Amino acid sequence: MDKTIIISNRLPVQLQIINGAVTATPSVGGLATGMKSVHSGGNSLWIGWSGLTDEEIPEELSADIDKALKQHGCAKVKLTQNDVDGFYFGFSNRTIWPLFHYFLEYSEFELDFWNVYKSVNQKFADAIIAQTDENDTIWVHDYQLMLVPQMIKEKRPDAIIGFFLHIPFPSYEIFRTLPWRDEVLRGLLGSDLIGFHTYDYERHFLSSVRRLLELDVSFNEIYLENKVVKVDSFPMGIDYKKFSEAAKKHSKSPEKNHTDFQKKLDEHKKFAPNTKLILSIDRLDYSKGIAKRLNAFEYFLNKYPQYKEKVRLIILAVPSRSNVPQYQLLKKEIDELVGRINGELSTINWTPIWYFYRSVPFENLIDLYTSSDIAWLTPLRDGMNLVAKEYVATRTDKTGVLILSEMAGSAYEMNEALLINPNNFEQQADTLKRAITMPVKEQMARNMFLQNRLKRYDVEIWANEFMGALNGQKSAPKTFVSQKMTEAILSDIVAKYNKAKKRLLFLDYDGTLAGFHKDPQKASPDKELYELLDTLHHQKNTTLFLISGRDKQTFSKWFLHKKYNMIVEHGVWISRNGEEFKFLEKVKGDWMAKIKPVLESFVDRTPGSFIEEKNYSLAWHYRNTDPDFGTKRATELNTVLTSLIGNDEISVLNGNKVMEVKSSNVNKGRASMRMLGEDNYDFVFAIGDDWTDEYMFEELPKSTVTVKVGMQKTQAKYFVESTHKVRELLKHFTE
Ligand code: GDG
Repeated sequence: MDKTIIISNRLPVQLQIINGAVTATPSVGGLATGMKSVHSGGNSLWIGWSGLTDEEIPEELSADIDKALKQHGCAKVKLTQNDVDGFYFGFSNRTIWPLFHYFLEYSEFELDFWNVYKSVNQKFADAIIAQTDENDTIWVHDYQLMLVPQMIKEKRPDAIIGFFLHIPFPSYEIFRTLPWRDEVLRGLLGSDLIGFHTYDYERHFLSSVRRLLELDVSFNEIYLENKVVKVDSFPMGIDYKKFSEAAKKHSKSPEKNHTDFQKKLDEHKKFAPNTKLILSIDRLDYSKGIAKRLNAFEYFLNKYPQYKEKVRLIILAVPSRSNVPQYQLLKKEIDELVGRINGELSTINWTPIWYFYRSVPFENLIDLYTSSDIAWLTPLRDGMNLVAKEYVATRTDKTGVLILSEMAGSAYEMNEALLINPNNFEQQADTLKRAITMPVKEQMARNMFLQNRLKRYDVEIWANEFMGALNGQKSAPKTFVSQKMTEAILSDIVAKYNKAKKRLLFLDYDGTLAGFHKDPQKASPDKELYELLDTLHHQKNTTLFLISGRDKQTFSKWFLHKKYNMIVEHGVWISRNGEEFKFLEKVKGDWMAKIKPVLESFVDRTPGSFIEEKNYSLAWHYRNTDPDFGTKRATELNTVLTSLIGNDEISVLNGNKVMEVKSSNVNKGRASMRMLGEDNYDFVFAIGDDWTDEYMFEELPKSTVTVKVGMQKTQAKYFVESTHKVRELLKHFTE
């Protein structure tokens, strides 16, 4: 039976070796909870690092560790200390983490880190390959494992692989500074589905894919040679029930049962009943904006001195990545800032900031959430920020105010919070004042909306939606109008071909027989192609037509001496058996002088685009422009041309990165139909990659074997993935 495999850097269990005995206790993080529905029963496996390096695992305990992990449905990836240093503390946290959070100046581009990252990703991939079967579904998590999808796909082409990035994906302008940017993108594109927290991260990723890899992207689908990768946003939720129920239990528990921590908070409330508690909880990370928050707090107290002794900021900073130098510096900076602000502003009765540098047990987290009047979260960048959601979930009486940075992914879904720009101290000071004075009714109204949403879209739904979309990818090819050209289909077609008495073949050129080139004149035929076409052309009972939008001069130069039959400019000209080109269709060209200046103005304003002037048509090429900008300009040009043309004689054709203006009575469908009418053909074949070829696919009779190159939607019956496959297919006709 097909399994589900989850893979993340760390396993959702805590391993301990005490006096030679191994214990594994499940950890209760958000991800582990969300995965409950996916990672349950005997049909799933979670693969990751155990948290102990090879050096820390005594040889004789290795089997015990495997056994303990197996009980929790887990299996370990073995990592040495050197692996962890280079892969986790190195590339993951000194290159990718700062870069993806827009801290370009902190990103270290070290070849050694990258090499270890690659080899450790391979270790993860190997562990998965060793433990999976052909059709398993695999979900890879986060920035530490971005190369894993491709590494698995190489060995397990039929596995369905999903990838979810928990941190932001930065804009192309930032991402492109990474020396190994193409490799990272290719690694991710081994997936069938890639998920992000927000639509912004999704569009940044798609933009990098288009610009750096020059792949075709349509809406949220990326067209690769042999598959379509789907990209979507799935904002991660929390285990709402766990937090709200813990808070309910907390509110009902008598004071004597309170934790020691809560007792201290109770004491404080009794002593200063009118003092508002403002809470912030983060890992001690520069992306969380803790230092700026402290400065903003000082600014607030100076701007509104009436709140001195009336508010207290509780900062819980959880130790994190303390091996990384940047984090050590940050710790020092925050220690000093807290010291200075408290030193300057404290009174006998009041310390403005309570600072805890530690991780606290879950009960104390609930103590803090439920006792604080305001949660103030000011990350400079944050993939999502679950603390914001957890705070709201614990407000069982619906009071409390959430102040949240616009730079957190969660801000997109939490519009009823007070959203701030963490760099704007003026705004933060005013927002703090607004939060302190916000009427309870307003607090409740805002939290009601927030809670309803969080309750509905919890972490389990998040995981299920992702898995649903991933499983949807299993059947994705069926959603194509056309069918993949399999060996079986091909041998059936070849049999018909061999049996046929009169065959007619229409072969498009660019993107079909030959690949695209930045300069169209350089996409000339190679020796192999000439040989293939020669054989087909000289076959008995076979009429072969090259059918193209190209101009007749170029095709004369390339093919006239070969005496192939040719139809060019979409059907304006025809040449047979080496004769000069003649009109196939009577067309007018008087409109061209009017349209050309319009196209020229677009060339001037769109760097990289150019005009191709044919005898009876004008083509504006934008393959070499910035992909987003080029597409935008193409839409604009389409509108301009449509309004200008205003009659039925001329039409605009949207091709593959080209817009062509030409007479309406000319298209490949009409031209191919005329050729078909000339004789009694019992095998007709048409192949092409472009929108202009769709005319053939549409108009030729149903019995025609129509083939699209590429996986975009089409009227053709079958598709093949690449020009390479086209040649392979045609070779079968010659054998
Ligand atoms: C990454 C992305 C994204 C914190 N302190 C304690 C404690 N916590 C728990 C919180 C919360 C979690 O840790 C922190 O999650 P965040 O989402 O706020 O931040 P990151 O750790 O940076 O997580 C982030 C997330 O991945 C998920 O995709 O949202 O943007 O950076 O659940 O409750 N828990 C306990 N004691 C603590 O002291 N028990």
